[in-house]
Amino acid sequence: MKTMKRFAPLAAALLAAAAVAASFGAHAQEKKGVTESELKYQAGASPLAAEAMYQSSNPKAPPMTKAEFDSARKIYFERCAGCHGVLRKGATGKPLTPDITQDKGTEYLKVFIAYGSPAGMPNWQTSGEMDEKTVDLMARYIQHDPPVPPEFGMAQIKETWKVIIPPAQRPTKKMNNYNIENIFSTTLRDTGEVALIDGDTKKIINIVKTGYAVHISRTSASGRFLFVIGRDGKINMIDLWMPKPDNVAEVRIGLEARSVDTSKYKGKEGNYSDKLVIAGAYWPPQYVMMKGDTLEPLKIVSTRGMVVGTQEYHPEPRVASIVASHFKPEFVVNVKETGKTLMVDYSNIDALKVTEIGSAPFLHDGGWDSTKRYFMVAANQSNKISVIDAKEGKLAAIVEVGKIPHPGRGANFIHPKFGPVWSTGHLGDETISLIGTDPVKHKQYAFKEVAKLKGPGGGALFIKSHPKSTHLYSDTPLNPDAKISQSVAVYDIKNLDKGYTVLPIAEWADLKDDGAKRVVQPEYNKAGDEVWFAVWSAKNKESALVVVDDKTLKLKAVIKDPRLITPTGHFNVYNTQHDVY
Ligand code: DHE
Repeated sequence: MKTMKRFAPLAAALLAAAAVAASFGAHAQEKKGVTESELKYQAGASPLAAEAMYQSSNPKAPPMTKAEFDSARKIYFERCAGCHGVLRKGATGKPLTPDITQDKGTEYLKVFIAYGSPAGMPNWQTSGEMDEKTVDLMARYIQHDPPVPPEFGMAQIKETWKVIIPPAQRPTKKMNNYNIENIFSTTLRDTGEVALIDGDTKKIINIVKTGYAVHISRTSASGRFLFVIGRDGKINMIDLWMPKPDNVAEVRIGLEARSVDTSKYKGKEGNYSDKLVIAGAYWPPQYVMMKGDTLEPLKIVSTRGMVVGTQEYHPEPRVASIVASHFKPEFVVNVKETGKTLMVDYSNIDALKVTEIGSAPFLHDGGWDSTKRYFMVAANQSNKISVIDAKEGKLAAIVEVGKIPHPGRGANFIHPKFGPVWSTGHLGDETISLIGTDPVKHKQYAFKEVAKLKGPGGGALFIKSHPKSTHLYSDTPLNPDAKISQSVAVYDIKNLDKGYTVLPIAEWADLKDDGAKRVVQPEYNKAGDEVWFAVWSAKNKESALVVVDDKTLKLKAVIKDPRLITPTGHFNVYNTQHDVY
């Protein structure tokens, strides 16, 4: 301490910060090199910031008034919960429970929050995001017991359930002239809406109000209904047969959520097409099954439980991606922190049968192989892809890939040498991993990483191809270099050794503002001859959609409209309905 006083205050603070980072131990080591891309991605605001919670206190922690506690809690859920978890048990970030934080003490914690760490903690004060007072507030707050957000059971869900147009009053046939299979549902993230866009004319059909910070859209098995989920757990059901497609039902299945899908099985065990909807929540950690025509909530199942491997209890294992099996009346539910894939048999939800398949923690996004038998799911912080065999209901393989795989739903294509492959890009490095998926004719390559393509840089989120295309597209919206985040890489599948071609998508959009213009999520039209991209800027800046001709790789159209605010994902009805990617 005496030696430290001789240093200039900044140096002292930096030294202390390093000591704090080191004192968090092995966890800090593991997380060394967390990329800027990953931080941008994880550190989104949680809708739990707006929830009322009791002030929890700990007698050994520095005192806080109720007002201070409430303000710190709000900041925690807006800035910190995405990485450290709702209950501060740790996720991408370190655990911040009082047993750990009180040992460090307020002064240590203040330095850590102010200056960040090489392990990936942002420098909240020196970056200007927080002032000294706020840093002090947060340092005291995290020494108290974490406040627990409320549960959201059947009574609360039912209170939010609304049938806007009952099934009997809906059209009995398609009442519009749209080619509904080629409609795109585009997420307008910050306005809590989706834009339904006619893929043939590129005109906006309707802007539909949905939940807060909308996340994804999925199509029902019949292709008639769209389901949209917001981060606030609100699902909107849109009927595409209406003269002007719009909401027909809505419900909230939790306080925070990301995933939704509908039953797709049709076979000897019954026809479940459009019968059920499922959605997964981050908080409370649970999934909810609903009636497919009205969203009436039927069954809630908690995912709290033991982590695969360590078999330690986890109080908030979030529900990540969900898909509907084509082989059995089952939903494939991926639970993030416990690393378990649940095969939920929905044929009798009163006597629910769940097959639990453990693979690796941090299951996130994923998609089917081309036969739709194998679900390829990224265990992102584990740098692995787990392969789930939906026919046999078992783990087929765990494949080591690059740093933080992020496939979206991934991309399937036929490789000249390895046969059918599924591919993923990475948030944490510049590679694209190709995994063989044909255990019959290409057994030696099946469920192995058979090749790594080099891309322009890390920060990749989505990759896409189409059975009718000879191209593979990979975006990099979270790369810190604007040149890379504003363009997309395209590979010629027949000539992968040639490397990639760069398409300057944001430049083609020719936007009037100097926004972030991140190019996000390639998505094909139904015919597989056009690829759509969002050019995503902040809500007060102009954004656009750019359509590329897949054959020539030339610009085909730019869709601009003042209502296209913060477009991110977009989902073609036919491709989403049939899991074409
Ligand atoms: Fe997503 C899919 C969670 C940030 C755009 N995102 C998913 C899925 C999950 C998830 C679990 C899989 C759903 C499924 O298939 O059922 N996303 C999360 C987060 O927890 C995270 C990291 C932080 C957060 O606060 O939400 C996050 N996601 C983002 C973004 O910042 C993106 C780029 C822009 C946005 O809209 O917020 C984004 N996520 C998407 C998109 C998909 C997605 C477009 C669907 C991909 C697909 O092809 O299906």
